[in-house]
Amino acid sequence: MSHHASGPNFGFPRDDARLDMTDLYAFTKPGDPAKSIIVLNVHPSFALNPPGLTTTEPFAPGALYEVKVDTDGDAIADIAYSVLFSSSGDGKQSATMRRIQGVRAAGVGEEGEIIVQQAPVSVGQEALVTKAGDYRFFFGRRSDPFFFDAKGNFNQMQFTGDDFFTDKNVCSIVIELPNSALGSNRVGIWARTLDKTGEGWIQADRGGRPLQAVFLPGEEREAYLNGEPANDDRIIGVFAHELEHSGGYRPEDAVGVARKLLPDILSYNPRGLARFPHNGRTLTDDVVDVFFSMLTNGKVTGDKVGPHGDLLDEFPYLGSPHD
Ligand SMILES: [Ca+2]
Ligand SMILES: [Ca+2]
Ligand SMILES: [Ca+2]
Repeated sequence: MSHHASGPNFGFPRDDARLDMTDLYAFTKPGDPAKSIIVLNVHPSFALNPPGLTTTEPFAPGALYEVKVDTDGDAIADIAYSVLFSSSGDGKQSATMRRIQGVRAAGVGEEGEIIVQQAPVSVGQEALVTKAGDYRFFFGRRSDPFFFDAKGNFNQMQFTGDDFFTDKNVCSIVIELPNSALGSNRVGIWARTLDKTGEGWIQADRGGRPLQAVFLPGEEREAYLNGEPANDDRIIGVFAHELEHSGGYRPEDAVGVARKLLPDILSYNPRGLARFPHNGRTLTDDVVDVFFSMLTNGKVTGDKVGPHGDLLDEFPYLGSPHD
């Protein structure tokens, strides 16, 4: 899985599919290089353990869904976009997004400038898009753009080109924003979900680059999901160890590769051509092929699956949800 089902035993973080972050994308807006598109996908429509459909409610009311932006390379957020979903009596949801800048961006985004309020959450074929100032937003269910022969992965990387995600949905937070809102340099982006509990906020899931959770068995995964990119140095050894096994890397080379993957942040320069792994991630970048080539040190170069054909040419770019 990419970052789908990143909880214990291929379950969901905090046992809640709505809090499972699956993928993060950042790319230049097609046709308007002065703007960027950030996509945070959460809530896979399908559970693996036990197999079955997940809840129809798109987002967890009262939880926070955050995109963090580091503008100065220290792996600590300087800008944050934080979304809170409310639920009305008839099951319809709405979204309020805050933008937090400065020292507080690294914390929980409960306070900050509200940039959109009570935006509708979309569940049908038609994408409900909300415009506010220089921003445009989408919240709701879409076709999952992630593509991967997941079965082949569970069958010892014997890939047959069977795309598990071809008929799956996710719930998306899509932001169109002026590049200037991200500062003037290359930035680092990651996302996280936070659950409100009796003991306060608990980080349920987080990630920047795709597929990183593959490296993390058991307790390591828990510590990682709860952690901050600024502390990711401590898991370089775990990643390196796995790379020695999976790719036959020599120990010193494995550490070098692990250092490229951590901290778990997606590097993005809005003023260049977006393409994973060097600059952001578009909806069609074959991150699985990049990942397995690296994981196996070139022994497996792809899963024989390519991008989906249902992407849109215009905002929110992700295809209509499958029934
Ligand atoms: Ca996840
Ligand atoms: Ca920073
Ligand atoms: Ca592929």
